[in-house]
Amino acid sequence: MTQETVAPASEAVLDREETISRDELEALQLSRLQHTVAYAYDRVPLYKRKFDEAGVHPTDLRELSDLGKFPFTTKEDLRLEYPFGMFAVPQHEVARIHASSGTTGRATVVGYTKKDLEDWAKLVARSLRASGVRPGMKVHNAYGYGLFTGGLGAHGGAEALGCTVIPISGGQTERQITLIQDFKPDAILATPTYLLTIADAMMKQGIDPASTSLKYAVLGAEPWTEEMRHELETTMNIKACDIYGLSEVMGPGVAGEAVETQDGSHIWEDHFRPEIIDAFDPSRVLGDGEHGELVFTSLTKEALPIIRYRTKDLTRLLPGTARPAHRRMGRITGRSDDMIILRGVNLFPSQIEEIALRIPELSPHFQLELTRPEGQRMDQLTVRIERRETVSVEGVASAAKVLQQQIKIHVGSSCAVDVVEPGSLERSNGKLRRIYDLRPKA
Ligand code: DLL
Repeated sequence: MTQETVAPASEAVLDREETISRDELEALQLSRLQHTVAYAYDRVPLYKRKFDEAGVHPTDLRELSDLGKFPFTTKEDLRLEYPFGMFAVPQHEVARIHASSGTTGRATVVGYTKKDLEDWAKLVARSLRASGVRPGMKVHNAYGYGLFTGGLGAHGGAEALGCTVIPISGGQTERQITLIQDFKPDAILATPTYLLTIADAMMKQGIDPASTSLKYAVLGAEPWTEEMRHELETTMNIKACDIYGLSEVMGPGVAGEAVETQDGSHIWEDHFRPEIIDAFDPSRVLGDGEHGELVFTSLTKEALPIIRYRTKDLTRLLPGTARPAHRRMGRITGRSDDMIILRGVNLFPSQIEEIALRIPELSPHFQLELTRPEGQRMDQLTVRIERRETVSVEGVASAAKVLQQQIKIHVGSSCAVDVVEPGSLERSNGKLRRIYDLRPKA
């Protein structure tokens, strides 16, 4: 195979919808939204029932703000309609099915028509291109393949962009490293914590992670921080951008980040209408810039139109930059159902990541353990974190103290810090579990 050069990041050819004005985009949103609510009402019994109960009809949607009159859809709705009750097309028109891993309760099942798969691939391609990936590049896809939406979703987009895709999936880290060295990919697609696992395993093998052919990483499927971006970019000598999405709304590629600004993912608003609501008082739709729960309505989906889906992801909407008409989302601080309430204080793992990574002696490998010690009524949080390989055991005592103090100052809760040996905590293969809640169930 001859080596050809690929276009530099500045020479990307954008989709027309990426460059249209906000006015034009909103006009497109309104017509697509009117179509979608009528389509969902006519074809999905759950929507008909919910709209009727709420006393709204698709014809009530005259302007974009009317969307607020329509009822929300939740994960619970999808579970109750398991497996195919939410589908708006007959089964023979469903080209693919994905499902959430379903750690609690029933899995949620989603479907795609052929056109949905094409739209999805187009939006992942758009996201990858925004993040620096170009046609002709070799892309190492380490998102898990299977029912999880990450692997096949990213795969379809990389192929649609015109890349050479290496469908490695998650896990078998030693093998991943061999293939990165032999195939020399330009870009890697993975969860941030799995990329960290790969970098870590390279160092163990005496390979400098900064010396590989990789130049770009497109990371998502779990919350990550600016501190983690810095960690990965410096250890691997890459540009790392965010990609966001969720199965119920489409999969990866609902939003993607531009490499030239690295200031949060642009939501592809020609296909999804976002809203931010007050998570505790959902009837309150919040303004741009205000923090709350992200809600999505699909504008073009055929197999599974989704109306006002409550993601439980906490963030805010910001004005577009690299793609001015499309609003950005701030970093996801966490999911409302991942929030730890410790003695009345709300806490997310990403806050601990942010603080810990500013302390040079501590590594990004940590877990949060919640316990209620015998005979006590107070919950206890223990941050278990690995020291960096380069620091001595003696050097970490003060780092542990600093971490404890910083958590107290910035989060407001007291905790215990247990600095452990490098390599002793479980590594990620995909979405990493950070919280171990060992408190007795009420
Ligand atoms: O994780 C879709 C995806 C795959 C996105 C690969 C990006 C890359 P689900 O398994 O349905 O879908 O999980 C969706 O993951 O509601 C968020 O809580 C979280 N999530 C996804 N992307 C990000 C991100 C995929 N960039 C859930 N930052 C979402 C923070 C993210 N959290």
